[in-house]
Amino acid sequence: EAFRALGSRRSLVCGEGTLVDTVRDEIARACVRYGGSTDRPHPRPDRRPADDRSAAGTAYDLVLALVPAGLLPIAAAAVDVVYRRRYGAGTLGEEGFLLARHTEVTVVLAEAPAGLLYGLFHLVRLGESAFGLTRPMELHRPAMRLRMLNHWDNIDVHPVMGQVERGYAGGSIFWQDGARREDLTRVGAYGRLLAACGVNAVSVNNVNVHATEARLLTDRLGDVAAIADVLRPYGIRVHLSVSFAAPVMLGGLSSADPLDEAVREWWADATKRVYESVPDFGGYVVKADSEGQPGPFGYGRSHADGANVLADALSPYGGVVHWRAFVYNHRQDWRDRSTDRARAAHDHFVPLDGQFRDNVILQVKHGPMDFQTREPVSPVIAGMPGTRLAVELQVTQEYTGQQRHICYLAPWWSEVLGFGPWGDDGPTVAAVAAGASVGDAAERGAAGDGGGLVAVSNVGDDPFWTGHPLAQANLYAFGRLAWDPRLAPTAVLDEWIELTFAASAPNGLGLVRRVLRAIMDDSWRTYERYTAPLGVGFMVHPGDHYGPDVDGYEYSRWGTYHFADRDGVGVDRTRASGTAFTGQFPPPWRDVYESVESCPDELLLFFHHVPYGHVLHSGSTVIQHIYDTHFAGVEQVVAMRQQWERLAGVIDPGVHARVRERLDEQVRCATEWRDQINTYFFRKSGVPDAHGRRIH
Ligand code: BDP
Repeated sequence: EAFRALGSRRSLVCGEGTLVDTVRDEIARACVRYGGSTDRPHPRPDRRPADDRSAAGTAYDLVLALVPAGLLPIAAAAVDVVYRRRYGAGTLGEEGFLLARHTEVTVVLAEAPAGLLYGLFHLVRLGESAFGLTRPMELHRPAMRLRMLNHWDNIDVHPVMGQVERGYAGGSIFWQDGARREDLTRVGAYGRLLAACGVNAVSVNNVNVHATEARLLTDRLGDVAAIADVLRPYGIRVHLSVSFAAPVMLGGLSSADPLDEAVREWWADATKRVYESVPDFGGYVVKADSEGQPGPFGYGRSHADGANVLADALSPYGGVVHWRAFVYNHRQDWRDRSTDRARAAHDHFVPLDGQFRDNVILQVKHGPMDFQTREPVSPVIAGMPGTRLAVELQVTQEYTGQQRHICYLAPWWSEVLGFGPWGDDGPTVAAVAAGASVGDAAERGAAGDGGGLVAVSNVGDDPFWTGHPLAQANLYAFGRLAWDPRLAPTAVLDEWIELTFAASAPNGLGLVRRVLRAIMDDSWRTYERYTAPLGVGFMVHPGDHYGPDVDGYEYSRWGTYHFADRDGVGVDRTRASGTAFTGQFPPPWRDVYESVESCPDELLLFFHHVPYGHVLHSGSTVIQHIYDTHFAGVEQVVAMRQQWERLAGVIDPGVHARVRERLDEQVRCATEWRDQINTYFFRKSGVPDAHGRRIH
C-alpha cells in the first residue's frame, strides 16, 4: 500500500546497473499492482525526447535518473542544472539523492546507483506528497557512511544460546539445521526492508565465533557468497565475524600471533580468497579477548597489533575491520570494590589511540557497561581522536524486555546520538561516528570517514520478523537514525506506523497512529520505571537476562554490582572515593558526574553510592523515587494494554492477537519487577512508602 502513489503514476528510470535495475523492478512491480506504467529512456541517444514524454507521447509524472547520464528528459535536465549550480557536481556522493519538482514532474537525481535506490524509498515514505504541486528542492545524504547490522546468528544451535544469541524472533534467517538455508527468499526480503530503512551492511554470524561458524572464512565461503548475491541488489554489503584464532583453528598453524609472518600470510591468503568469491565483501568483525574469545593478549600483543594484521589483509581490497572495544575481565573478584568493569574499554583502548590502521574501525558499545536500560555515554567515544570509531547499539532487546515488552528505543538512541561528549560546543556522538573529532563544531558535514553506526539485529524467522510486531519499529528507527541522527523519534515512529499499517488499516490510520503513539512514545521510560532504578543497571535474572533478580549478579564475577545495603545503594565511581571512572570523561562531564549535586538523577546510582534518604533534583528521596516509579511503571503498562484494545477489529487480527498476548506478559513481568524491587528496598532500608501503599 505504501507504494500506491508511486505505482499509479507514469515514470521513467534513467541509468544502468544492478541497483538501478532494482529501482526499475520495484516501480514495475508497484505499477502492476496500482495501474501505473514505467519506461526506460529510448536506447538511441540521437532521439532526445522533445519534452517529458515517452516515445508513445505519454507525459511522465516521475523521473528517477542517474547523472551525469547521456540524455535526460527536460525536467530532469533542468533540475540537474540547478543542482550543479547550487551544490556543485559530486555533492550527492555514493548514496545521496536530490528530490525536486519541475513542471509537474517529480525528479529524483543521484550520482551513484545506491542514491537512486534510497531516493526511491524516500518517495515511498512521502507517498502522495511526493507529487504535490510544489515542493522545495531537497538534498539527502547519509550522516554515516557505514550503517550496519550485526547478526549474532549461529549456524549450529548452541546448547545455551540457541541459534540466535540473544535472539527473540525465532531461528536465523540465514542458517538452519547446521547449514545455510536453501531458500534465501526471506534474506532478499530482508535486504529490501533494510534498504528501505537506510542500512547498507550486514554481518551474518555471531561475534562469538564457534567452530562451524569460523569456517565461513574458508570452506564455507560459498554460503557467504550466496547471501551476498541476494543482498547485493539492495546495496547491502556482507561482513563476517571471524575468530582471532582462525590461523590455528582453520589453518593448522601453531600460533595466531599477529606479529608472526606465517600468521600475516595466512590472513592475507584467506582474505584474498574471500574477495575472489565476494568482490564487494565488506570486512571482518572481531570480538577478541572478550568473554572467552581468543585475542592478541594470548600472545602478549596489543589490540592494535591484533587489529592491524587483519586490516593489512583487507586493505588491498578496500575492506574494513570492525574491532570491538567490548573487552573486560569477566572473572573479577567481586569482593574487590576497586575494580570496575565500566572502566575497562577506556583503560584498554585509549592508550592505543593513533596506532590503528586507517581501515580499522573500533566498535564501541554506546555505554560503558552492556546495553542497560540507562547508562552514561561511553567515555571511549571522546577518548580516541586518532581512531575511526563506530558506535554500537542493541536493537535486539536483550536488556529491554526481549521483544516481549514494548520498548521503543529511538528516544534513547536519539539522546545518545545527540549527546555532546565535550559539552554543548563540541561534536555530538553522532558526529564522532560520522568522523568528527574534538575541536570540530557540533554539527559537521555528512558522511565523513567515521566508523558509522552499528547495531545488533532483532530479526529472525518469526512471521512478524521481530517476535513482537511493534519491535519492528526499533529496526526501522535504527536505520533512519543512522542515516539522519537528527530525526525526531516521534517523526520516525509516525513514518513506521504509516508504512506498516497503511495496508491493513486504510480507513483507520488516524486511530492507529494515536494509539501507537500513546503506547510507544514513552515506552522506554516506562520500562526504565519498573526495572533497575536510577541507572544502577542489571538486577536481571542471570544468564537469560529476562525478568527481575535483584541480587542475581551481586555476588558473581561479571562486574555488575549495585552495592545495596541497609543504608544506601549505588556504585561509587568518583575520583574522590570510588573507582575514578568519572575521570575518564573530558570536561564538563568529569565534573558533572563527580559531584553528587550535579549528577543527573537518572544516572545517580551509576556514579554514586547514596543513602536512601538522599534527595534527588526531582525533590523526591531515592527510596520514595524507587517506590513511585515502580508503581507508576506498572500502571502505565496496564494503560498500554487498554489502549491496544482500541485497535481490535481495526488492524490485522493476527498482529492484534500477538501484541495482546505479549502485553499480558508485559503486565505480568512488570508487576513482578515492581514487587521484587520495592520489597527488596523496603526490607533493606526499612523505610515505608510515604503514600502508604502495600509493600511486602
Ligand atoms: C552481551 C551479551 C552476550 C554477547 C555480548 C557481546 O549478553 O551474549 O556476546 O554482549 O556484545 O550483552 O559480545
